Parts: sequence; C-alpha cells; structure tokens
Amino acid sequence: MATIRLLRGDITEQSVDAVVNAANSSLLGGGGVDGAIHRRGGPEILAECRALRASRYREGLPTGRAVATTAGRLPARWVIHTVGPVWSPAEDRSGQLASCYRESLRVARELGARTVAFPAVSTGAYGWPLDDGARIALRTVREETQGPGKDEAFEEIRFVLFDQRAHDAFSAAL
Ligand code: AR6
Repeated sequence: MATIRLLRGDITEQSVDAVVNAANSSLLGGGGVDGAIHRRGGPEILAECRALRASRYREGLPTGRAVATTAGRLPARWVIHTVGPVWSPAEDRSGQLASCYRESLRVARELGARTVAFPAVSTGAYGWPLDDGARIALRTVREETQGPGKDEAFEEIRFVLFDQRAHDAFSAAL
C-alpha cells in the first residue's frame, strides 16, 4: 500500500520518479509550479511539450488529462503535466480536478514510476479553494492507491505544499 506523505516545500526539489506539473492546456509554460518546473528543469522539457503539441495534442491538453515528458535537469525522471480546472462558483468542476489526480497516477503507473510528487493542483492561479482542493486531492489519491483491490504500483505519493496554509489544509483533510 502506498504511503501518502505531506511535505512543505518546493516541488522542483523532489527526488522522486515523477513530479506532477500544474500546467495549462497550451503545455508551453506559465507561472507558479509550471514556471518553476520549466525554469529549473531546463529547455528539454519545453522541447518535448512542443513536440506533443505538434503531434498528439494539437488542440492542447484537455482539462483533467495528463501526459508525461522528461524531467530535464530536475532530480526526477519524469514530469507529468496535468491541466486543472479553473475554479467556478457557478459550476461544479470537482470531477475534472479529481480526474487530474487519477489521470496523473494512471500515466505514472504506465511509466513504472513508484514515487510521485503532486502540487495542490488548481489552488493557485486557477483559484480553487484550498480546503476543498485538498479534500479532492486526498480522496482521489486514496481511492486510486489504497482502495480494495488496488495495485501495488506505488511506494509513496507525496504532496508538496508550498506554504503553511496549504500544508494546514492538507493536514486537516488527511
Ligand atoms: N512547489 C510547490 N507548490 C508550488 C510551487 C512550487 N515551486 N509554486 C507554487 N506552488 P499554480 P494552478 C503552489 O498557480 O492553480 C500556471 O501559470 C501554489 O501556492 O502553480 O493549477 C499554469 O501555467 C498553489 O497552492 O497552479 C497555469 O496557467 C499550487 O502550487 C496555471 O498557473 C498551484 O498553483 C495553473 O494554475
């Protein structure tokens, strides 16, 4: 059974098999986690993202989906890019947020990644309330890695929270 760990820190510093990027559908970079990953990971990541845009994802990566590239110079083997939903007070998009975690884990499983680090997807620029984002993240990862009959693919799923507020929200949800 996979261990779920909460850690306050920077996702670009994690020595794990795969780190998850809170990307946007262009796959061509942005701020927050995305900016940090491309800055520290170097141009190889962007080159693979561009190649994906020229082949499988000409229209961009849809919200709730995930795709892997090299991790370039990061101390990880792969970056799994996922596109979280933008928070909407008018529409329930929590299924899309859960899908980000589920699809990222599916891609990780396919790669053979046993340790995976997630940020709190959608809770920055995309405005998702932290407490709710934390609950969805933990529930989905538990369902995928700890439910009855779940495989033994993962050793550790790590949530890397950038500040104390995010860490508190995840601790409360755990
Ligand atoms: N390590 C861990 N967590 C971080 C880091 C870091 N280095 N930097 C920020 N966070 P965000 P989103 C936290 O905005 O809401 C980008 O421009 C941050 O405090 O990175 O999914 C993309 O290109 C917050 O709790 O992702 C998209 O356009 C969480 O990570 C858009 O932002 C997610 O914040 C995606 O927005």
